Amino acid sequence: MRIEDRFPRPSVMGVVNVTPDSFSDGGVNLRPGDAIASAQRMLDGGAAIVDVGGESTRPGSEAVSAEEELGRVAPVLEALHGAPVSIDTSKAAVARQALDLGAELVNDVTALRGDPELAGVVADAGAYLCLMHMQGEPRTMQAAPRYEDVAAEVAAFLEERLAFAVSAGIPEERICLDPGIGFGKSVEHNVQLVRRLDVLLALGRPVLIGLSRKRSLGRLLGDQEATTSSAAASIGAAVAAYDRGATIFRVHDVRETVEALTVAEAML
Ligand code: HH2
Repeated sequence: MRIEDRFPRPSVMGVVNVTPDSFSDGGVNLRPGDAIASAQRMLDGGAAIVDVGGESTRPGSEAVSAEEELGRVAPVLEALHGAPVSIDTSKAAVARQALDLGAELVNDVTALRGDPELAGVVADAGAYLCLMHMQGEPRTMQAAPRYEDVAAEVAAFLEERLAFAVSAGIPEERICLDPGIGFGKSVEHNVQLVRRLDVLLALGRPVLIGLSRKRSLGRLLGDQEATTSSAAASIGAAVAAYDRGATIFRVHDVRETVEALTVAEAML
């Protein structure tokens, strides 16, 4: 099935970070039972899919081993078997086991640049794939993000990664693209990416976007030291991105976002 048929616009992806250090929900879901309950609540609240991750990618975060990542996510995936799940990982070993445990989408913030074996794992499983843009790497990416034309450069990067994924045997119809809000971007870059989402949409693939609780939203509200943002700010951003053509919304506040997007869909 094409990804746009499996996840019609708008679809909400609930975030379940099984990590001690994620920037808005770090530690909340580190125990498997808490993560499973959160995921279930999100599915009950209207999430089309839940995105389970065992490694934080927040600015400044350190990498973890595949063993540690798997130890965090495997019990959650086992308990959620049969529910719609995506795995937020850049590692082939983690993706392989997650797909065996029933995940249907691989969400790779490195866009297949992190692990040379990941493309083959996704292709062999016939899984859906999200390719995300990032300038630099999580440890250092917010130091000095620089672009001449952020929308054009992000689109050019994702066009190249899309071609790479297709050349590795992943059907184009199973792939969505993500501008990577906050991954090597200033507040202004993030705003421009939403405003100029048409440049990314011109590649012909559905767009997934993660604005939820990102620090840029807190900074738009005038707090220059913000490290996160409110549910209300996140929902405003989701509705704006929906209006600009985004399809899948990666969010922490599922029920509220589903309600907001349902009303927006009726009116826009
Ligand atoms: N953002 C985060 C993590 N994964 N994946 C995609 N496709 N798009 C995103 O914007 C995105 C992502 C960061 O947010 P969060 O999961 O809240 O925090 P952390 O990476 O610290 O776990």
